[in-house]
Amino acid sequence: MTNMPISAELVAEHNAASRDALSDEYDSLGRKLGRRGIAIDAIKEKVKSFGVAVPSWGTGRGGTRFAKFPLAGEPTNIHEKLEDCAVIHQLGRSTPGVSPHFPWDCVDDYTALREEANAYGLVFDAVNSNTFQDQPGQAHTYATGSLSSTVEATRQQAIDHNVECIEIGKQIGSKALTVWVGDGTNFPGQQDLGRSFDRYLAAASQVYSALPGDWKMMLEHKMFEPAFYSSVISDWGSSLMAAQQLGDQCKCLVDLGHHAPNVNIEQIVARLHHAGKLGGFHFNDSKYGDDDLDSGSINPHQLFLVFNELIEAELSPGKGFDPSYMIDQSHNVTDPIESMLSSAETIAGCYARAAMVDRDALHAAQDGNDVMLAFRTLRTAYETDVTPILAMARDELGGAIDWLGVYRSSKYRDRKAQERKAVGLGAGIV
Ligand code: LRH
Ligand code: MN
Repeated sequence: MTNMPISAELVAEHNAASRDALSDEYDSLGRKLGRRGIAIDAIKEKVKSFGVAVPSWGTGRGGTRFAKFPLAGEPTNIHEKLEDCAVIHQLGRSTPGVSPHFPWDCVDDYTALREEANAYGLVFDAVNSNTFQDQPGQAHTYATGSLSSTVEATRQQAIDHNVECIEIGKQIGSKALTVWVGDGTNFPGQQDLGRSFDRYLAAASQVYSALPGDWKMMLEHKMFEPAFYSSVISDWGSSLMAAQQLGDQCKCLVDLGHHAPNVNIEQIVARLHHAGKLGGFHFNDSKYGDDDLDSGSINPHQLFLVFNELIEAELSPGKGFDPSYMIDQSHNVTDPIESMLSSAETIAGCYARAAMVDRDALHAAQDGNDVMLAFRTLRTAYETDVTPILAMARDELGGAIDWLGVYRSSKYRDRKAQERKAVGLGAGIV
């Protein structure tokens, strides 16, 4: 392992100061859970084997169409992004995977990039293609669509780019391609809603046929933005129809922010699992649109209910259950490292609480239509403070009990502000 970005002595020093209080809280919670027939160590072990990938593009400051306010010391290339991802995994111990985005993360030597990540104890998760922006010198614009474009040469360009992402993915050890297209319309009549879907399916099937046998292709639906009247893959229904038509290796990815407010996302999870098409997640939170806010920061109960469905799916895998867990957030006002440490903890916390639901009691109450008992059985788990379990898991995995305290004492961001070149003012998500 390369020297990790934060000194191990600093982590050890902080943990030594926090460990007694943690043991006391852990033992007290253990007794409380014991009275509920739950073995706290069993939940801790589940948490220790739980992981969520971080988005390379989330390590930098994000922005909106109005503005982006750079952070001194934010990363300017994939090498610096990997270093920041190493900090998140060193302190939090639950984010071993990094999901890259191309061409934003392009380099000349992908084998070296893979070794660089592995040296930090990181691996590359799903690769993301990008046919929602035009690149300098690009032959055909994506202004009116990519995989669903009416222009055959543009569709072929988008297909070639996705196939190139698969080739890069093979070199860096990835096993999945995520395809989100911004294709859609802003005016009724602008495109035929049926034929644009047909063009998308025909083009996507050419990407599908380039998949290695042990890979999955995940289709990411999104209701709106950048298109504001119709989006070709606007909802789980369109995504499911496409995934079923493309083939067994094609699954659906659920980005929590890609739904209308108040949509029952946990039920979408249950339906996609039922169809054997639950491919993965982009965790974040939102109050209005695709706000890409920190996971569980606005509606932690929804995130818990999503994990409640995931635990049910884990218990009855049916047509298969192997979802990819990834974060996809835009950090416009925080230090991205702190936001992703906080989000990874929140996500693991929802998993831990869903894992301690008394499933037998819940199912009996559901079958007996004992509404209040069923609700309270879920709520009891949701209202359990699992922070001692999460901290104990971090400590036992060599991470930081108090990750925020350690990160801030490390002065890591100040150091990077000295080392890294400044990022200019701008707008847009990255
Ligand atoms: C689209 C999206 C997609 C990424 C992009 C950065 O809104 O969620 O997953 O490619 O954000
Ligand atoms: Mn996403």
